[in-house]
Amino acid sequence: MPDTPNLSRRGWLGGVAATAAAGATLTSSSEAQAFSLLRSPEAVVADRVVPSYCELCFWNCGLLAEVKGNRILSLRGHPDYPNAQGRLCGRGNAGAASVIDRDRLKYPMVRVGARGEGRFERVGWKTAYRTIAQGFQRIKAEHGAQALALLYHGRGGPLIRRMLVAFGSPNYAAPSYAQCKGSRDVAYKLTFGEKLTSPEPLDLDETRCMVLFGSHLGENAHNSQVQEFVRARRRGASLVVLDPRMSTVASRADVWLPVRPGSDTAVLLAWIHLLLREKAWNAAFVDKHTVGFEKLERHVQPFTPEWAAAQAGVPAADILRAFDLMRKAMPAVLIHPGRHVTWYGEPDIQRGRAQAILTALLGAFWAPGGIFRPSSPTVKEFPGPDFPDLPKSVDEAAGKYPFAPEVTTTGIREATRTGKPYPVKGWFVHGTNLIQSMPNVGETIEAIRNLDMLVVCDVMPTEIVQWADVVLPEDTYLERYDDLQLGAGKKPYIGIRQPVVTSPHDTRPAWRIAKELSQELGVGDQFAFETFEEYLSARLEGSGVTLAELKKKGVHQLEPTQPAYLRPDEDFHWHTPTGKVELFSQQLADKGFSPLPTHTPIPEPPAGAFRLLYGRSPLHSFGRTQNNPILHDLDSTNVVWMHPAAASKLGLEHGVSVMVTNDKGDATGPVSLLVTERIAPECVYMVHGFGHRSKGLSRANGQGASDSDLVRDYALDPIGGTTGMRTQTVRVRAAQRQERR
Ligand SMILES: Nc1nc2c(c(=O)[nH]1)N[C@H]1C(S)=C(S)[C@@H](COP(=O)(O)OP(=O)(O)OC[C@H]3O[C@@H](n4cnc5c(=O)[nH]c(N)nc54)[C@H](O)[C@@H]3O)O[C@H]1N2
Ligand SMILES: Nc1nc2c(c(=O)[nH]1)N[C@H]1C(S)=C(S)[C@@H](COP(=O)(O)OP(=O)(O)OC[C@H]3O[C@@H](n4cnc5c(=O)[nH]c(N)nc54)[C@H](O)[C@@H]3O)O[C@H]1N2
Ligand code: SF4
Ligand SMILES: [Mo]
Repeated sequence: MPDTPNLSRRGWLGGVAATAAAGATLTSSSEAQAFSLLRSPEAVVADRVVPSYCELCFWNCGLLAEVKGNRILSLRGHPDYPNAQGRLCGRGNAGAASVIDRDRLKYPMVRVGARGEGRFERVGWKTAYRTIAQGFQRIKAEHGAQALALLYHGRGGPLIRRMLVAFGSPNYAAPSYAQCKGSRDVAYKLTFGEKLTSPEPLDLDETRCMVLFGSHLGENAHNSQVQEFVRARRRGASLVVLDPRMSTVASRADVWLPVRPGSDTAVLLAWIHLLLREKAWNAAFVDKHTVGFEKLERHVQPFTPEWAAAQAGVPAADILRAFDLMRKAMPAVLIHPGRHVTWYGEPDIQRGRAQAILTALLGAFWAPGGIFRPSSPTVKEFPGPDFPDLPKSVDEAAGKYPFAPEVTTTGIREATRTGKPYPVKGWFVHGTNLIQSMPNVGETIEAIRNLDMLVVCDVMPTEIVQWADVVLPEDTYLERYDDLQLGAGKKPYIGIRQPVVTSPHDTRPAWRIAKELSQELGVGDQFAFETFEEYLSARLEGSGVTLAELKKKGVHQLEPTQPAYLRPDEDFHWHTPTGKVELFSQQLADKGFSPLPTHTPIPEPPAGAFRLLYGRSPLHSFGRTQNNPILHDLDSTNVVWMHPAAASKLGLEHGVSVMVTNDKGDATGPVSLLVTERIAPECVYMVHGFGHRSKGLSRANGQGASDSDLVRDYALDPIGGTTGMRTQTVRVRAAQRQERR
């Protein structure tokens, strides 16, 4: 026992009871035995504290691991990391359980059964590499290197990308663009000449009013963003939330606008209309930095609050109340740009443009309390030979998506399915479960069936792994080095991921896989280092910190490279064709798209059907944490939200077991029905990431419902190639006896 002189007997007993209760649930799974350390009679004292950073989501919070031998006793937030501020979220705290998950991938495997059957046999790393290299060389010889593609998400991906680019492939894509924040990237780049960084440069420390479109902070648990948001509220910043569902954050708002799905742009246009009608815009910013003001002024004339109220199904008075809050706080208003913004296709760009334009009119871009100007650290690239000249990517060759800054996952899938604009025959998938993260699983499977080779590098036997020809098991993030974290923000920083413990299995880190496989592919000179320490040291040269120091401290703060705010007299050449902030976008007009934001109403669901909405649980990341022993214990399933009026029409009661179906014959469930007035009657809602079908996930398999199984209809945005996924409507019925678990 640590020395606790002030602990009363009663308090101490309470503590014992709580620990025992926690122990009782934990022992329900065998790995949780590892945590019996918590209850062991002898004192357990860490023999070292190792700094690193989290990978359970892409906020990548800095952490401190307390370790004894090869066991992690606890993970806590690193005090000096801006993205952690001394804390981890619930998922980050539970990260150590991913090391001891009995289901994790333990050795390389090759497929023995039919594709998708999930039958494999164990092989050594050499055999796995040879099999991949032979397959990839054959594809390159028959179809050219562009027939290979990388689909990735996570820290190890860029090293695999280096390998494939050196091999000659231009096709690499992440769902974090086309299925996540792509339309925001495009909209802000079109308007301000640059996309927003991640973490988003939100000036929550200075803001006086926050406006959220969907962004369900608190459920969406990006650590420091939530902490800063809470502090902003405590300081008295006002809060406006648009969401057809009373999310946790909506329930705390000064004004909650339960807008009809997809009608946010109407409200944004009304706010722009009001700002111009009342001559309240920030003239200093608008005059000095923008083009197209007069055209915008004419364009928004019809968009009165009354018009928007009718479009969005909310009272005009509430639109006005929210506007007053913004006006009072100007220019310290934070129009949250959103993150998961791929909802309805092209209308998402229009919404993003309207958010960007409102920000500009408020004078809240690169201004205190709005969006600040982040500084990014620069470090050296690890030297290597020049890359070959690359052929056109699938999207470029197809002449698609004029404003997409990246190749799209959907473009690669389309080429693989159809052979157009050219065939894609080999995929390397690293850290992304395409079966859950891409809309229309049928198209994904059709594409996979057309492949000559699918390599999956993962840590867990998730759904995509079941389709692999070769499975490469990666060390978990607590067992490996990865590339440096180059944190952008007011105070840029360099962070390190390093092994906290060693893997008990025959797993390897991505850097080693990239290096060793590159040798087999004949491009090994891209990775001319023996150890990853050598690689990291070379990158850190001249950065002001050595590898030894960084390994000890975990993070190195740098001075900002530019002021966080635009000076009032600053002349800035924006990186747009006109050198100005483009309220009117000639670029869009030239390609035949609307140069000013427009609102397109989303059709009502057919009678008896609902619009499918989805979001996050604070205790899970996408589909990657449901099998984590601790998080599974805490939050093992999702539920389906439905309004009482809709439920009573269907004769469904709160708590009954239901199936959710679409018009293509897909069904997911059984899952419990949550009957609540917190959701609009025309919608149902579920947390994404549940309803796993992989038998390899012994805890998560079959728990809850999967939105991914239902989203067949998606809307492809022709401007940036992102996929709107809230276009799907669904039906809900009672689960039949044989469907229940
Ligand atoms: N705990 C946790 N946190 C996460 C993640 C995670 O997996 N787990 N993932 C991270 C990632 S990568 C992302 S992209 C973000 C995603 O999180 P967000 O960017 O916040 O995602 P949204 O889709 O904007 O938010 C979902 C909310 O939008 C509401 N909504 C649905 N339709 C509409 C509409 O038409 N208008 C409006 N105004 N609202 C609507 C839903 O009711 C729901 O409350 O979360 C990040 N944070
Ligand atoms: N229907 C629907 N689709 C969505 C969303 C949604 O809400 N609903 N959200 C969208 C958004 S915002 C995003 S950002 C994307 C997220 O898309 P993904 O990043 O594909 O999300 P996950 O489903 O978590 O898949 C992660 C995969 O990586 C594996 N993995 C985890 N850690 C590691 C590691 O350290 N190394 C390796 N090699 N693998 C690892 C996991 O086991 C899992 O197989 O999905 C998008 N797609
Ligand atoms: S927000 Fe949570 S899960 Fe994401 S990186 Fe930070 S601690 Fe990990
Ligand atoms: Mo995302």
